[in-house]
Amino acid sequence: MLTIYSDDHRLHHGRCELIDGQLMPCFEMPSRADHVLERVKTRELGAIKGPADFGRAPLLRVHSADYLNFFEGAWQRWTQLGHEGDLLPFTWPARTLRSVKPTGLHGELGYYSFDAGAPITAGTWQAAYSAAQVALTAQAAIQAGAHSAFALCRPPGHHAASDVMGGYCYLNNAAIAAQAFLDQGRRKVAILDVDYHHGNGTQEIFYQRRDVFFASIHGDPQAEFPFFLGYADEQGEGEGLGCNVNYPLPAGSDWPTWSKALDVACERIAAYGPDVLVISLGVDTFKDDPISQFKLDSPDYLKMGERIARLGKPTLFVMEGGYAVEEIGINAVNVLEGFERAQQEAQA
Ligand code: SP5
Ligand code: ZN
Repeated sequence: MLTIYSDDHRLHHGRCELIDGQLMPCFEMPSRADHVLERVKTRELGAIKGPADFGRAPLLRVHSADYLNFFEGAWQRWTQLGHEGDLLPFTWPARTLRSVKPTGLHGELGYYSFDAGAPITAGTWQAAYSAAQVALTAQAAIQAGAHSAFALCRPPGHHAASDVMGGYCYLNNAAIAAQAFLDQGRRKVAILDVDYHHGNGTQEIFYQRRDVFFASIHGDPQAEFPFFLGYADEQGEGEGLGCNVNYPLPAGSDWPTWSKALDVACERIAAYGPDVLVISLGVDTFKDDPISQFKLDSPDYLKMGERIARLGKPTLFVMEGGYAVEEIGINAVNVLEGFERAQQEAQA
């Protein structure tokens, strides 16, 4: 399987985040991508290539121009104000009388974010831009005939909506790739989000659409981030009614529980009949993940890949979360190897 990767991810390195009332070093750190890349190499998964540059147009198919302009320019505004540390929001428009977009940096940042988990540093825009190009380059490989490809994106994307950052995410790499498939002639795309956290950004982007089916298996938002979306009764609306399915699971869920949800999700995707599949590949479902509560073990990820392969669709894997840094490479690449093994057996 082809892997697309850019060193630019290193340009994004947030300093700290608030966890259980304590400021901790950011869990979403550069070594995550290093470990995944290392495992891709040691397992000889396939060629590793850098991204092409498709420019801003495919990003604008998912994100608003105002949002992209704000994000690109925010760091410079921050430094012009004399600051050097990470730029973080601290006030959001929660159920207010009005929907105002202030002109000052902090007000605007609150307007364009939903939590304080997405710090903007000197290189964040470039890292996120390159991650989106990584996803688009892997997407282009599938469009050109590859059965699968791996976009080793960092920072991740699935919490980012069209004009909102948060949850370590800025640009929605999976959504940008899914939209690119449609713009290049595919008629229906399914996105399966296996990250521990609900893909609230992806769900929002496609909620009223019937050309994108979104399925997500995740920690129950009653108790788990992102809290305000990801419930089982969210089925899409308007034309998109029936094209959104959520499988919230309780803390402590292990492979027997998790894989039942996967089976049902896969049955729904098969019934939808997509031309291509995009996997939001988070491996923070791992038992030793420091911020998550599921109990998947490393061999389970092989089975996950096998089940996904049985859908028999061209499949783009897009890296999302996973914070057990030592095991993130093993777990992510296990999904890809399980997929390839089942795929090759099906062909034989
Ligand atoms: C892409 C992705 O996986 N984003 C996740 C963002 C999660 N941010 C909130 C983390 C809250 C963690 N609470 C942990 C409690 C551990 N005792
Ligand atoms: Zn996650």
